[in-house]
Amino acid sequence: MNGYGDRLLRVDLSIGKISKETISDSMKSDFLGGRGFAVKILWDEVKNVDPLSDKNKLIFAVGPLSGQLLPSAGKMVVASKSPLTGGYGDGNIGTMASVHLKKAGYDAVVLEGKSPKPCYVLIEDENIQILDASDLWGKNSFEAQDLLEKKHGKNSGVLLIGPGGENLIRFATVMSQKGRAGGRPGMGAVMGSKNVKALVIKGTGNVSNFDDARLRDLGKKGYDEIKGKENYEFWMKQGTMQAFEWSNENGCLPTYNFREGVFEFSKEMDGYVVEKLHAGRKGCPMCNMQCGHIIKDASDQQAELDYENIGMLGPNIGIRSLPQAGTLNRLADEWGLDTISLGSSIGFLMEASEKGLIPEKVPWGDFEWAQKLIVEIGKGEGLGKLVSQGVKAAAEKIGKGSEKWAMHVKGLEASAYNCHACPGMALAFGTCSIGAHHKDAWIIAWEIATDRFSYDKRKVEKLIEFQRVRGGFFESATVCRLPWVEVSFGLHWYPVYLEAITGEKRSWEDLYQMGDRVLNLIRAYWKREVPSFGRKWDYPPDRWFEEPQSEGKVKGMKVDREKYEQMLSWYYELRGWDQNGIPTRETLENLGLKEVAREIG
Ligand code: PTT
Ligand code: SF4
Repeated sequence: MNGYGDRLLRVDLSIGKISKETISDSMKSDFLGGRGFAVKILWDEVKNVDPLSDKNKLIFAVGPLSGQLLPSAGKMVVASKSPLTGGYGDGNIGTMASVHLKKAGYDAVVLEGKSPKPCYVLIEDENIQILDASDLWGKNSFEAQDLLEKKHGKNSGVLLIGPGGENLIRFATVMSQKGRAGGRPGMGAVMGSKNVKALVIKGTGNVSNFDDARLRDLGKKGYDEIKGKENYEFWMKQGTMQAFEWSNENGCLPTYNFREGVFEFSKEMDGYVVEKLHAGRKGCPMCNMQCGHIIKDASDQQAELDYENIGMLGPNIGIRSLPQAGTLNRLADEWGLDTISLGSSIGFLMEASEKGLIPEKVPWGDFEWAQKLIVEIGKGEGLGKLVSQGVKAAAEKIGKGSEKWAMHVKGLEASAYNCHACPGMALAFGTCSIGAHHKDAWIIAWEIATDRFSYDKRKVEKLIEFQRVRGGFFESATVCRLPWVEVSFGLHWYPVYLEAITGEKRSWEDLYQMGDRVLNLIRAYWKREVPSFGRKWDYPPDRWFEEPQSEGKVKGMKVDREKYEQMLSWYYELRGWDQNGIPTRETLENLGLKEVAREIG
């Protein structure tokens, strides 16, 4: 089919076997690419295995839009059975590797087995090699990136892990280009468990599109439209850090382990401070909205900032200086650890210390402790060991009520939005397909702008609409959603792009259905892999139900449990799931997933 390489590259690391397989037409039309391909492969091939064993598989997948000369199209999905949650896990990373994989003519790479010694995989069009990585093992992700670029060229696509991944830390991510990170639920640990330090991809071919000239023209129009958007200029100044002030004003900034939603020092680290300290900008390929804002950090090195990173490694642990939070962000990148889970883990330890549940004195906002803890977590040593499997596991170990403020859903730590007074966002975290991430539905902005405190059915319907577009379409197409989210780039462009690429007309109606197929298959995967999976897995942390915020304009508020239950029940109804949250046979069959229905039935 036009727009695809039509091939899957399989690398069996145990025996060094390389094979190239054809991707079927039905796979492409039913699952589109990226996340859709990843979950289909996991469903078919990864059943009831230990995520860190050689039986698990690590998938890198692009979609028809990835790597094309289109707005923000340099993205790639990295997915696996998650060692952090035990269910489906993925992330969406912006990287030159996406462009190169496309040019090399592959839509997906599946790494399976386990290499007997540290290695990296080199993909140069048809030439695939498994090479020795003993000189790279142990290096941080910046050093290893430099070494690989020196060897294979500055522009090659590099996906790699830091020592966190090597040490199997359950929230280690895959890194790229010194500041892109993907696969929050431990995709870096899966890569480490296979003894793979990196993938280096160099493609030189051309993607065969249905109408290249039209695609070029449409792409140019898209880039021009983005540049002309009202919020474009402001976005270029602050990027995702523009959310910092907004979040604080609305009482949603994660503060002191999500206890509060406003931070007394927020003015010292918001987007305007980024503007003042601005020392450069970076981003993903194919993008004219480059959102990686660089500042000199507290150790006088360059750090690339994002709202989530600064929210979680700033107010959430009481750090009040942007350069200091920048240093923690950079350390996380070097070690290849997810900043969100890291910030949650450090916040958890600080709260545990305050409550006397651990002997160590770890004060809020202590920069020295925070740095020490990142290194200890990356090594899985000292106090860091307690949280190196995530806060859910840590709370299970120390008990004494800490489960209530271990801020996760399904084992994945919540991203940087405090939901005491945002029931819709609480439900978005509760029902996101990988755990508490805003990826599938960032309903919070819509919720605050419309009917913030309601628990009505319209909100649940809106949530599902977001999940279809974000978790279904953007993850499978595989392109960045930020042009649409941040500068209101029209959704109508995407079916038009798809048509110029594949030659096939697809309506949004049809793409919604594809999205539902992907999300239902993910849900079925959870059900199959996690024996106790069901309704009880779809709740945000107790803290948001039980302890009201004590400051800011939503002071005194918390999520109403009964009303949350009602929203969750509506959610299941609208999705065609039973009241335990499992897709019904009818729902699965309507989506063409008959075999799946039989297996989980
Ligand atoms: C994403 C999650 C996010 S979401 C952030 S900041 W964000 C954190 N970034 C990390 C980082 O940096 N270093 C690190 N060591 N860990 C990090 N963990 C966190 O990971 C990211 C952007 C961002 S920045 C967002 S919202 C959007 N996410 C998209 C998405 O999920 N899908 C999609 N189709 N488009 C998206 N566009 C935006 O991409 P995960 P990236 Mg990311 C330094 O990876 O696992 O999906 O988690 O990939 O290239 O860094 O782009 O305010
Ligand atoms: Fe990458 Fe940011 Fe551009 Fe999206 S907006 S493609 S995350 S640089």
